Amino acid sequence: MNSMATQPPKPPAPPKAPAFKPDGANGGDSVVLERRPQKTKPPQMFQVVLLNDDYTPMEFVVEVIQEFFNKDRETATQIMLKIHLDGKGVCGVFSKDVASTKVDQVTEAARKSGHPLQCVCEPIE
Ligand code: TYC
Repeated sequence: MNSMATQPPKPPAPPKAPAFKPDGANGGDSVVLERRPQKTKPPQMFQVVLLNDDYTPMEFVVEVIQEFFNKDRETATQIMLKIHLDGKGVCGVFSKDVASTKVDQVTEAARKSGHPLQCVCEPIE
């Protein structure tokens, strides 16, 4: 038996994709990538602020700024003096969760030591 004779005819080969040509020479098939506006916004940031009072010792405030805001002693002293003179001062800028944790940690340390030091956070911009 001649199997060749019973084979159905092969379908025609699909047309080959045209070879890529540089943009403008591609017969109108160029792909244009559009720049889309960025959808995600950077997160809202919060500054952690210490408030002045008449009772918390300067040394305690300097130590708090060093410990919770990772400042060296000189920078911490400058921030403390600014708070003492201006009534308040920024100790750092953080995401909402971190700022809120700093406020809790500073407040707890102050109350444990019997000081009325106030620490708050506020959104920036
Ligand atoms: N004013 C305080 C004093 O004279 C010192 C002080 C500084 C208190 C900064 C709080 O956030 C503060 N002992």
